[in-house]
Amino acid sequence: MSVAIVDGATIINFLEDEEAFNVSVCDRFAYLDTDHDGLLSYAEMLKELQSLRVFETHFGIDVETDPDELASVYESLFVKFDHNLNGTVELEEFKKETKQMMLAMADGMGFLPVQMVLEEDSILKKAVERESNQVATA
Ligand SMILES: [Ca+2]
Ligand SMILES: [Ca+2]
Repeated sequence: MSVAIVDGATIINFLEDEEAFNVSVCDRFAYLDTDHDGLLSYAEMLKELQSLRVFETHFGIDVETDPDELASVYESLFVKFDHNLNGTVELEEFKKETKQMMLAMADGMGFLPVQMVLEEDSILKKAVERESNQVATA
C-alpha cells in the first residue's frame, strides 16, 4: 500500500481516457477472477469490496465495525455490481459499476486534494500512477 494525494480531477481524467480505464478494469477483473471462469463470485469480489474501504479511517484511527454489519454491507455492495442479479459479476457489470463508484468518489472530492491510502494493483492507484507518469513526461 502507498499513500498519495488524489483529487477529483485525477479520477475524472482517468475515466475520460477510456483506453487506460478499460485496460485497468480488465487487469483488475483478471486479478480478482482467481478461478479464471470469466465471472466474479462473491468470494472473489470480496477482495475488491474490501479495498473500496467503505468504512474509512478518520484521522488515522480505524473505525470499529461490527463484523455482521460489515458482511451485510459487502453483500449489498455485491448486489450493486450484480446488475442482472444472477449471483456473479460479469466484466461489463464490473466496468459499469466501477466507473459509477469512481465518478461518485470524484464528485465527493471536488477539487480539494485528499490524502488516500492506495491498495497495490487497485484501479485508483493506476489512476494516480497514470497522472504522475504524465507529469513526468510532460
Ligand atoms: Ca471466477
Ligand atoms: Ca451478474
